[in-house]
Amino acid sequence: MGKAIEKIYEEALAELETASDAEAVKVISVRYLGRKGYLTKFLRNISKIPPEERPQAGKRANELKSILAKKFAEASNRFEREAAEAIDRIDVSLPGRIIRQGSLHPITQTIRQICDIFSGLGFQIAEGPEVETDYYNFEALNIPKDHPARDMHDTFYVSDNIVLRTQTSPMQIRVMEKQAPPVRIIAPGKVYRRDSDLTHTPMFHQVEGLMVDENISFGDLKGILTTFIHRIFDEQTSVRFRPSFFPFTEPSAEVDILCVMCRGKGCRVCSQSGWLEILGSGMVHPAVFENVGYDPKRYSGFAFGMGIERIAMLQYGIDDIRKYFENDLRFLRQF
Ligand code: 2NL
Repeated sequence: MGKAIEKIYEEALAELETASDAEAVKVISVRYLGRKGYLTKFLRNISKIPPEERPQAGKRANELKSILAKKFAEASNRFEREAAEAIDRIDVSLPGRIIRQGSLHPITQTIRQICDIFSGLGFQIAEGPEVETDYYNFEALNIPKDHPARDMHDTFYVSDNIVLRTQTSPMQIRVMEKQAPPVRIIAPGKVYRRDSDLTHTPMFHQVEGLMVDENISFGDLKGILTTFIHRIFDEQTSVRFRPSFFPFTEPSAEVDILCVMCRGKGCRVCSQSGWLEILGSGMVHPAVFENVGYDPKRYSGFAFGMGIERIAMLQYGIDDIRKYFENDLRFLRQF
């Protein structure tokens, strides 16, 4: 019987050797010294030992019990102290915390590219209010109250006389009111139209441009816009000028590029036509010059407007305009 208690003790020490934290020590401690522990059971069954051996065995069992209790407590304390110290220690081998870097929105990137190209051609950048009067947004641009072009614009009205600008032309009117020719400006910014589908969002971005001086011709328009297209897409891009109509320009032309997807063969993106419309343009209408106090007999000029989202969609091959405004990081991180 004396042998049994020594064996329990040896096993307890062996198990304690395997413990690697305070939690494990506690489990071992319970297994030996707990209410149903081996040592506890031994003491409880001491009556089964022959009476002459009993005092000796009892004494030894209690002795080993207190030795074990002390060893368990020591081990447990040591593990806890080590764990506390580990928290204070700096592990220089750990990887650093990732600090994610933000980036410019793809639309901002495209606006900046466009501004850079026109800056290089001598244009100044003009920015202004998104909430405009009916006069600057329509009237000054030769679009009177009953003009059908007003329906085309699907305007958001703030009040009878105040609108969210449907184009950035109001800014160009403001510049011409203040400044005599020569004028070479581009007006980038947000515009608003009541429209929403695969290719339209209620808010989108536009860059308009204006060049006014003596002797500005349609040839200047063609030259500047062709140069712009070659720089924003590539030097090889074919460009086509197609007659069109705007109330604020005469003559007017829409500018197409050979479809960047199919190279003119005809595909879904270009509706089988082989061409993509990317901007509207024309020679500034004399009525617009009169509205800002320029003499249409002395000055001439051209103007143009383009939707940025559309340009960016073609640059990056994006098929749904709404992706720009969902703020899905998986989409935005690609730029
Ligand atoms: C388009 C067409 C265009 C203009 C905008 C303009 C501005 C002034 C005078 C005359 Cl101040 N014209 N702007 C001219 C032609 C076309 O935009 O498709 N925009 C997305």
